[in-house]
Amino acid sequence: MLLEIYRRAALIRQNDIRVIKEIRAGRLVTSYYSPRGQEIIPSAVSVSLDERDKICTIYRGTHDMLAKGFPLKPLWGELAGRISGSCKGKGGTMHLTHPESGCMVTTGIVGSSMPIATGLGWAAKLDGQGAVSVAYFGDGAANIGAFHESLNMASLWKLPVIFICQNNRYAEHTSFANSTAVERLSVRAAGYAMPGVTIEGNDPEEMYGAAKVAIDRARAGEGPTLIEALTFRFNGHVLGDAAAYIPSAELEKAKAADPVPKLRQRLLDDRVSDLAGIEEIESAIAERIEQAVAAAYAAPTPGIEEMKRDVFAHELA
Ligand SMILES: Cc1ncc(C[n+]2csc(CCOP(=O)(O)OP(=O)(O)O)c2C)c(N)n1
Ligand SMILES: [Mg+2]
Repeated sequence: MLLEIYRRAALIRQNDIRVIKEIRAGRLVTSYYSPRGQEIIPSAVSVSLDERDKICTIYRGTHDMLAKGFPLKPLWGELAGRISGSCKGKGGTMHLTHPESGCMVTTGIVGSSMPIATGLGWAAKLDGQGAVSVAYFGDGAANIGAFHESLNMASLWKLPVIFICQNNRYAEHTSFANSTAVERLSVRAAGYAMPGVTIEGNDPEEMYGAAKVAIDRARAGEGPTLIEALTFRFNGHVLGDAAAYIPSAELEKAKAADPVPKLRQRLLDDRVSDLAGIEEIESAIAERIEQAVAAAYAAPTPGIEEMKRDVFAHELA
């Protein structure tokens, strides 16, 4: 299980580093919200999800998408605005979607992953096949009306939804303490008669355990759960944000506890894998990323005609 979590986390980390490298080199032109520091959360959740299950997330959610199985080539096609993207290059980071892998949407509207996942939970319940949906969102989004509306409806109708708040301590430039009346977001679950837990999201076992309980509960028809997963974002809000509002001691402390190398070391210490095994996983990932980047740059942009398709209900003349 830990090795499976590492496979996903290492992919997310390497992919993030590559995206940033491409942007800084001027080859990739996109706004980018780095999930570095938050890799463990979706990696530890996704090992308990299968192809029936669906996720919705936010603009920062490349990690959530990769952990669920969003393939690299359509992802890079989308990031680069090419026809090979999953939305033919018309969505970008704010609208990543690949329904075949259950990756329904990243959204730029803060709080909107929750009502969408609630609707998907309702559809799953009507289908009766035991599928679940996951809504990933940030600490800032927990103060949006849609959070309360979604939790209420999901609980009332006992929908198979897992609400996972990735509390990275900041919403844009505003700290959690300056924006939120409660110390633990999980206490809000009580207001909607569902279980709520706060856990260390960067601890793979804690995250795996909490997600497994919630997913099993949802599959069994017992309704939704709220999980507040504590974490930290390493690269500020949007790439280019100098993050001067984060006290340097706070950032340094979080970076010193970087969860991906920590898990890597743990796998070695516990002899879950030897170094050669880990390096093989990492070089296979590097190779896959390399191929996806090359394929994206080799693909054409959508072109004017394609840009109008699928955008308007009635195509423009
Ligand atoms: C409805 C809405 N309000 C405000 C914004 C502007 N905005 C973009 S990101 C953001 C912060 C959200 O923070 P959080 O939910 O903690 O997610 P994080 O970026 O930390 O992962 C805000 C306020 C928006 N995009 N949508
Ligand atoms: Mg946040």
